[in-house]
Amino acid sequence: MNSIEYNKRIKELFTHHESLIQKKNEIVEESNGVYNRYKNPVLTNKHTPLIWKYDFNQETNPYLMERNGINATMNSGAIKYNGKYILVVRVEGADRKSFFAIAESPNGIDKFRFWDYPVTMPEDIIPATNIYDMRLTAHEDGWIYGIFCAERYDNNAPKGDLSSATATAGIARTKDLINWERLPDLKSKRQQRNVVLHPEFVDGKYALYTRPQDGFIDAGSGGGIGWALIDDITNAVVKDEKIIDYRFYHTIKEVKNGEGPHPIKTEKGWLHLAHGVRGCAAGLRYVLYMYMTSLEDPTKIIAAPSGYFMAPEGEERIGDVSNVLFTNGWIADEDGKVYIYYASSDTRMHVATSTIDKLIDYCMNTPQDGLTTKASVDNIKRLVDNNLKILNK
Ligand code: BGC
Ligand code: BMA
Repeated sequence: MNSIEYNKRIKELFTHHESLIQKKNEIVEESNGVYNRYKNPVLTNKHTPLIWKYDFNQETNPYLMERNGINATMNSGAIKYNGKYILVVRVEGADRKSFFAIAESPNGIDKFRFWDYPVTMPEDIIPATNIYDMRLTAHEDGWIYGIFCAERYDNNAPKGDLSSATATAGIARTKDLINWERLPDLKSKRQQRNVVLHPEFVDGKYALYTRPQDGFIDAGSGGGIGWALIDDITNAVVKDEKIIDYRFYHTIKEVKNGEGPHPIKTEKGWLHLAHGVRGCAAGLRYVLYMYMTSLEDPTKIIAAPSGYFMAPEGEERIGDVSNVLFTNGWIADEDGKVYIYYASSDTRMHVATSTIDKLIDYCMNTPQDGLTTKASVDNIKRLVDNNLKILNK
């Protein structure tokens, strides 16, 4: 390739990339009344900056090849910052390492553009092999916290076992999303993933949603989503942990569940978004569900709509880890609009929109899970009775 041809190809790459970023997203009007999906994913591996992947020096990269492959953009924390919709994206390289990178959009539904550099996350005393799934909390103490999973090889694994790992909650904080101060990882008797910081002090303490687990994968006797008060966030220790949202047999959260982003405060209570997992012949199925807790006592559940809130549909079903929806980010605007950021099948990021009022209505008026077929049929019969009266009037 001569240098004219080389530069032409570079230009084409940028033109193509820019048109992907500028692509307008459209709402999918067809809806269950609770939320609307959008036609395009908001981020895919193709959205990541070309300067991460290519070496644009013809001398060192004569074939204009990608030097760093990017595999996926998924499980993103979200926050509104300086009027911009910000995602702290879990980017996964072709080498299976995840890292954080920031993408911002002017409107929350399209034009998400990555910042030039990925996040530089300082290490804890024992460096982690992989970090992922950050939850962002602008805490009332004035810091923006990011809590994420730090995964390390399990040194107690039997010889030859290269898969056993440990999951710990990594904690960092920032004021500008650029400079991150790493605090010591959460100390807990059990392994932890899906740990989330509540935005307010409770009894003068920091409060964490936890997800105790017996092993790296197995939530086991962990019970569900927990709650722990923390004396000192700069040396966070789980002393007492109580389960606030239990798992149940034959529900969408039979095997595992975990808090999504931190809950949104509303007049009626705290609105929660979480993921629930069940096992099936195809593997684990991850769906999103909601619940509400009381303003007076954030450990008390006041609404628990049955079943899933969102489950994978269409292309969302397929990816590196198929049949998975996962969320760790949402943004509530002043006007009550809510942007729900979710990843499908560990591959790409999407947005769905709703409002605080609709989500409260959904939580308060969707029947609870009666845990049996009979209870579910009774619910439908009640609705049919009422509907037939209205429709036959
Ligand atoms: C993966 C996560 C996954 C976890 C448990 C990790 O190695 O990176 O995506 O949630 O294992 O399966
Ligand atoms: C995990 C989560 C996510 C992931 C999911 C499916 O347990 O923490 O990182 O999306 O499994 O692989």
